[in-house]
Amino acid sequence: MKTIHLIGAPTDIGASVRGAGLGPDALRVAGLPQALRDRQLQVIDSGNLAGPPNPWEPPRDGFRHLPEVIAWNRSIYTAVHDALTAGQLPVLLGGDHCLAIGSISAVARHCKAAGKQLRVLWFDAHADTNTAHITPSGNIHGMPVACLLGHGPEALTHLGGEVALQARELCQIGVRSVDAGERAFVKELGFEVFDMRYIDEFGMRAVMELALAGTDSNTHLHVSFDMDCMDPEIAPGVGTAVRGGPSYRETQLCMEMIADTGLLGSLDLVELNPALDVRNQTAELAVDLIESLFGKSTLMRRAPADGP
Ligand code: HAR
Ligand code: MN
Ligand code: MN
Ligand code: MN
Repeated sequence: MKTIHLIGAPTDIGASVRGAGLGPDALRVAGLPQALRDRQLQVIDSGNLAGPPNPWEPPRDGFRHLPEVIAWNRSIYTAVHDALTAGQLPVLLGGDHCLAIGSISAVARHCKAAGKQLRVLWFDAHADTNTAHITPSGNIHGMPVACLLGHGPEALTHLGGEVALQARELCQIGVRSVDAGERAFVKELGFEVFDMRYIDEFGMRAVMELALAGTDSNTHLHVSFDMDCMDPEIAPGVGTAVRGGPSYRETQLCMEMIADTGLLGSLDLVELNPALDVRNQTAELAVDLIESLFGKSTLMRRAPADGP
């Protein structure tokens, strides 16, 4: 297993409420580095990146805090790309979800150079596919998917010199809150979305089998995990909670099925908001999930592929 490199990005620069900037340290307080070391994994925690403070200004031309979002994403791009170049597995500790623009741009660049196929699994209650023209808020944490697919300001769509993703490389899981204009744009872009209705009807196992279909030993899996993906009854420490999300076990199953592939190459853990949490339970939940993602399992045996 590769060395895991924890990269903290303590900012809520793209969010609608303050507090996600406390996320990296809440994850450390919940024991993330030690939990991974207890699994015999090598862990480097290089601490937190620095960046501009949150000026808490209204949107300008459809964006809130665009210069600051660009600055944060540039330093994340560099840190994540350096980790990948060093053969490490970068884990971005957010911070709000706008930071995935920097991390996934770095991952995409790295995969192109290495001739690897990229698959991004985006766990979220939201589609995060707004643009300046259709956003109801101007908050850039609602825009990273659009930027990664080439729709946004050049400074965010070309962090790695070219557009980061093709629609076929991206798949969303858990979506249940999409704005009106955003809905039409998601359809137009054409990436795969397993929304809550789909999960309700077909079950999480079927969803994950489809989400992982077509991957092989040359695939780099990137997981971009927004903590608001989960049901807020178990994950209250998020800024934009939406009821009706996956349960604890459904989410654990996702992590376990990803771990079984052995293809995980990088991770974002974002939108944890300790200022809204209850006794750090959402951070502790995140640590639980990350342990599973790195191979911890409750199973006494692997279930047969065709059922019991
Ligand atoms: N769609 C809404 C907007 O653009 C809310 C987006 C909230 N996004 C996140 N990340 N919390 O998924 O403002
Ligand atoms: Mn998100
Ligand atoms: Mn590289
Ligand atoms: Mn979200």
